[in-house]
Amino acid sequence: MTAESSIGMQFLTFLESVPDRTEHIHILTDSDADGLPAATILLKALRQAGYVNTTAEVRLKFESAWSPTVFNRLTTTAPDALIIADLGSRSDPVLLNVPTLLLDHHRPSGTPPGATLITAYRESNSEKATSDIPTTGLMAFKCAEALLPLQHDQFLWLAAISLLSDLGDKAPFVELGMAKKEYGSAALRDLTSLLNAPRRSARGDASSALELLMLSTSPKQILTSTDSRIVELRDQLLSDKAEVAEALSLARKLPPRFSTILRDELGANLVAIRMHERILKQHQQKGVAKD
Ligand SMILES: [Mn+2]
Repeated sequence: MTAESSIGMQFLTFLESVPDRTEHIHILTDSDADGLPAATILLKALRQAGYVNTTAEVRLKFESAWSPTVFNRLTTTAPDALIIADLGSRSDPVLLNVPTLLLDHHRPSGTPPGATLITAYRESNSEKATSDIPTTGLMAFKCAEALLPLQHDQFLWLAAISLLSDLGDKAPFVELGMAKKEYGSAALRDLTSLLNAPRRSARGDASSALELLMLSTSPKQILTSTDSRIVELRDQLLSDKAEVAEALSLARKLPPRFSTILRDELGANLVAIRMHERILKQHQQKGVAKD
């Protein structure tokens, strides 16, 4: 059995802890263009497989799966089972006595008590080998394939976005080439950059990106649809993208600050660039940021 087909097998084994398909499965995912498609694939696949009460949420800025704010929300949501995607793995509990699956590709630092960890991570000593580790979106695609063997092709574009986002255009997975052929490289690339905008904005809430993915069946639909809800969500992401671009363009004009305080620890001088938008605007007004 290959490592990637075993991802699907492990996922089906976890679902045995949810014997009644009307139970509430809740997905918590990362806010980037790997976590967002991963949650979309899982949510769509589980609902199509009959797990009708499946829901999802995106972590907010500065949150991890172990943050008190996340714990409070999850306690209120009170799901029967929990899936945590692309948010790492630690030995601390998330929700005790709730069947929990962690789906992830980062180096694990433990597994919460009673939880299942499906990890694609493997140790390697070369950078090239690290780029061979599947993304969480690709792992979710393997889970969907195990759950819906004849219907998982509909999720290919979502897996491809996760590959572009985490591993770039040269990611060594056949799914990326197949998706480019079917959906177009430019549309996949444009959508990936749009999906990564909300988490970088001051608002930092990528819920609109998740909803947009849930409503859509292809990248082109998201980029060109005239459906009023899709237009509204797309505009939200475009304005996040413009906000981030503006903040970056201000930051680029600032001279870096050099610090020697951490030289011994880092083995090099530390270079800091201030990125806080309000501070950047003050600098700009004072003329400090002039070219
Ligand atoms: Mn990831």
